Amino acid sequence: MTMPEEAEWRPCVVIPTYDNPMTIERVVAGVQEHVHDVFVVDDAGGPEAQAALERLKSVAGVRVRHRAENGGKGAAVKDGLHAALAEGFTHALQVDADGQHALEDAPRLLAASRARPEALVLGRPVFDASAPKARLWGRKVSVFWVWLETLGKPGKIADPLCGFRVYPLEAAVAAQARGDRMDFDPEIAVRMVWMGLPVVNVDTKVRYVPPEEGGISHYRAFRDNVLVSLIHARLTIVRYLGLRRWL
Ligand SMILES: Nc1nc2c(ncn2[C@@H]2O[C@H](COP(=O)(O)OP(=O)(O)OP(=O)(O)O)[C@@H](O)[C@H]2O)c(=O)[nH]1
Ligand SMILES: [Mg+2]
Repeated sequence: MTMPEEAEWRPCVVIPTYDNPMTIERVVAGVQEHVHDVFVVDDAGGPEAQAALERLKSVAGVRVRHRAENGGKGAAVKDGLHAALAEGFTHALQVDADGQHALEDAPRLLAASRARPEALVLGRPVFDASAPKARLWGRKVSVFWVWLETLGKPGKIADPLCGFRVYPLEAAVAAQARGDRMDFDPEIAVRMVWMGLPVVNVDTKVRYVPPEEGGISHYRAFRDNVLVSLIHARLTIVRYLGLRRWL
């Protein structure tokens, strides 16, 4: 008797990077312990970053894509998701390049995705004392808005900003998130919940890497907070006033 074929689940990794020369190679090596195929999307980083990316080009399983101009985290992730789908992958583990995420948790996120391939799997950050207070507050505000935007939907987003998640690729591309910068992470999660996708939240430790170890944040407090506020305004209006066509 032939067994029914397991639904196809072919994961890869998508890493957006903008000037992470001291951490990008470590992050790639860390994820490759769990998944062979990696798409690194360079968001027009400077010369030091380019040297690290050149070295990565000779690593088996790694594709390095260069964007002609800096477009933001969201633009870089979307580029990677499209490329991964075009190569026939079904899921993408997205991880940031700044070394903040506990890569040893990748198997738990991947196992959650494999068990429920239709779900969006989100890291729920567990912070230690290294996390800046202002960022923790901004996060709480975002969590509140996302709760309001997805009220009544079955998918529950525990944290809309974490850069460690697994996307089912077809649905992620179909979600058509417009945000190109830090507004992208909450937007795509909310849009996927609106599409009816279930969400699996997986706890994972996040550490703010000190600068001497190459930790770098490009999060620009003013610009990115304004962008995140605008995306929440837009998503709330779409949800409650149904003005989808204009937003
Ligand atoms: N900020 C920023 N990040 C980008 C850009 N393009 C790609 N990225 C990558 O997106 C990921 C997240 O960027 P971070 O600056 O760490 O943003 P964050 O994790 O929300 O902010 P922190 O909590 O302060 O680390 C990193 O891998 C960046 O290299 C860009 O234009 N700006
Ligand atoms: Mg970061």
